[in-house]
Amino acid sequence: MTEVAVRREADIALICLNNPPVNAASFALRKGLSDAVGELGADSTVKAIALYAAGRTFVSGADIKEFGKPLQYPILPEVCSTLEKCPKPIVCVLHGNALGGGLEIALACHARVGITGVKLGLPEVNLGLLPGAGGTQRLPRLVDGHTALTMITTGKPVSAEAALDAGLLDDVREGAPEEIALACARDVAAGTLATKVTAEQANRLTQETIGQFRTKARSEVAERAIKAAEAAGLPLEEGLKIERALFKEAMASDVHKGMKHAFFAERAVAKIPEADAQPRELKSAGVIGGGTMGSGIATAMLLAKMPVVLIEMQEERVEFAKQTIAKNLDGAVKRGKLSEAGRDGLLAMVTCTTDMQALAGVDIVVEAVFESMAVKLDVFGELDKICKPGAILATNTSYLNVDEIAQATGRPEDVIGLHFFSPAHVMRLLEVVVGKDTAPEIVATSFRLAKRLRKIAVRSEVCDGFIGNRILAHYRKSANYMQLDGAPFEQIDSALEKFGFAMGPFAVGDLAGLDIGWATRKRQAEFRPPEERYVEVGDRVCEQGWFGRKTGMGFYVYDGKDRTVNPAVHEFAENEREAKGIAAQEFDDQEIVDRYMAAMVVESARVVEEKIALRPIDVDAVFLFGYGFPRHWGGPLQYADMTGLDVLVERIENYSKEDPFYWQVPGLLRELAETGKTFNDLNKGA
Ligand code: 3H9
Repeated sequence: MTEVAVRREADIALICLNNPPVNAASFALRKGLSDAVGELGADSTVKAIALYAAGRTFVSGADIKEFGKPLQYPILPEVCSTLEKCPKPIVCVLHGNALGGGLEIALACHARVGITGVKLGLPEVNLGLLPGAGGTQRLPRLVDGHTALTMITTGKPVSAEAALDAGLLDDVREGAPEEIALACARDVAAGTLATKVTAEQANRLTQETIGQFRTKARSEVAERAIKAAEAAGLPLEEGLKIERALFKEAMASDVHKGMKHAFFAERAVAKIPEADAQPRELKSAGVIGGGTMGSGIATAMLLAKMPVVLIEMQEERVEFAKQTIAKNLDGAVKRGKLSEAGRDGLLAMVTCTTDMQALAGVDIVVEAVFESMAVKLDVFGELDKICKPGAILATNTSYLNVDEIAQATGRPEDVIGLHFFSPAHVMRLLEVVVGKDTAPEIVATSFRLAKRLRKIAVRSEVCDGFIGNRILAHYRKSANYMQLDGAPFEQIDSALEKFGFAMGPFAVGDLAGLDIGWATRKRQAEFRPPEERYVEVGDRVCEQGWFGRKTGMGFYVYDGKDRTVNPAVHEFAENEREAKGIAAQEFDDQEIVDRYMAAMVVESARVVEEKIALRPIDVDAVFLFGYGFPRHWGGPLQYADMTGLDVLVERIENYSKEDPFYWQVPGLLRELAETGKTFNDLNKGA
């Protein structure tokens, strides 16, 4: 079997695992490993065994692609037992990542040696699971209870040094995995590297620690993981049975389905038609506009070690831009992501000026000026004259027509939309908006840039608002309609927060600044279809000069970190109901979530139908990584699949009786529902 190779050197045996790209513990790998250990364990000429992996990493976990399919034996818990019970000592050599099932394999071995830089973790909770191959039972027998439960419940990996301190690793060495494996096996054979059987070690997880973690646990996923770890107080075989039962329960949960989808969404969006185009090299960047967005983009570029020229139109704003960048980088220092010397080095790589000519030599320019077509056309006309041939000219517009902007230049093939989300140096999403003339290599370069910036790029065609803001503009109205029809806005926020959104829509509006939406509404007023309902409450709020957090008042009243409901908003709603002859209805929380989510699904389906997004999973990724969508629902279209498309069609048809203009079933949604298909079926074909 190619996934597992055995090499002998005198009385030493080396087992090499090889399942590119990340050595997931697939059926072939499990079978090969189990057979190899069985044979070597029975071989009287073998004195010690070393287990290691080829390629860039040790085993990164169970094979997630096998989840949900019929089990193929041996399953990972059995393989781990085989390793632990092997009569010959096995030392496991770890490099790259030893995650999930990968770490569980290591825990079952008799000694563990890390190669410098290795990360060790149990990230199962990020998939709505818990370690299911002995991780919850063996880890508390090797490290203290607090460390064990932190790893099990947060999914965060630890460094080689921390693992050595905690006793998870017996040694840390430097070198190539094969060479270290050979040396370690020799040390074990010579008795200079001690071995032990994890099952025979005492459990170090106390009831007190369990209690502390229980109080902190905020999700059913964490609670289940704690319950499994608690069983480490029992004999290993009994504990393993409890862990297995809880693992199966987690596997069957909707939370796992949603989170697994989110895991694949993060990776699927990189599969674009332009993937084979040759990207251009980007050594330096320019940013136009030194506001919060422009400074954030410049910070993101700097953090990726790219020198930046930042252009601010007004002399007096240059200093503000410099300070904002410095503040952003200070934040990175505080979060432990950057050293003070590193920050100073990065600050030396940015030039802030009003002189556009400074952009002459850069490889990419991102424009982040005021959202006005006239202003953008001027800027791009200028850039066309100044920038060197081959430079990428990108706009950070959040809804304007990229094709129109491209026409201001003599090189529309070099123009693209790069829509960052605020704060740009923190938010993971980057919408890559491809114009009709954009060259494939510009798209490929933008995706490569996103990776360098540690962002998730999603490809969008041109339309008003692109994928995210277009869908947002639609479903946001449903919250206003519910408010006018009688649901207090704070109930809408809290119902959606309970559903899993980081913040409800009214709280988000306050945070983003209500004046922005107000300006857009005023601009769009003359184009608003007469049949469309319009809710005026938000305008009343803005007319008072209440623009949200920045003015201390909006839908809520702010006092430091605390917020209370602004009672005037309820009055505005009541007045509007009275003027329009609307009788207030009661909404329960579920009804609020159902309507809000149905509205989101409607516009998401249209975006897929019109091919603005490549696949449904691209829409899901936009919401997961740019709009605080609850990861356990996997994105709006995964939510639709999990809810049932026929259920959604029926809901929308019911709502449509009240408002046939807003509530219409998109053709694609109806077609999928009628043919018994799902949005996820469309992901597979793409
Ligand atoms: C588990 O272990 C359960 C057990 O406790 C119990 C079992 C009974 N399986 O991320 P990348 C694919 S749960 C299958 O771009 P990187 C990935 O989809 C598991 N496939 O690379 C992508 O495919 P494609 C616990 C996997 O270098 C390709 O590999 N483990 C798996 O940026 C490259 O991935 C985890 O949750 C997998 N386990 O990052 C770890 N992992 O090219 C999950 C990756 O077709 N993995 N793929 O799009 C990771 O966190 C990252 O992949 C890793 C490498 C950090 C390892």
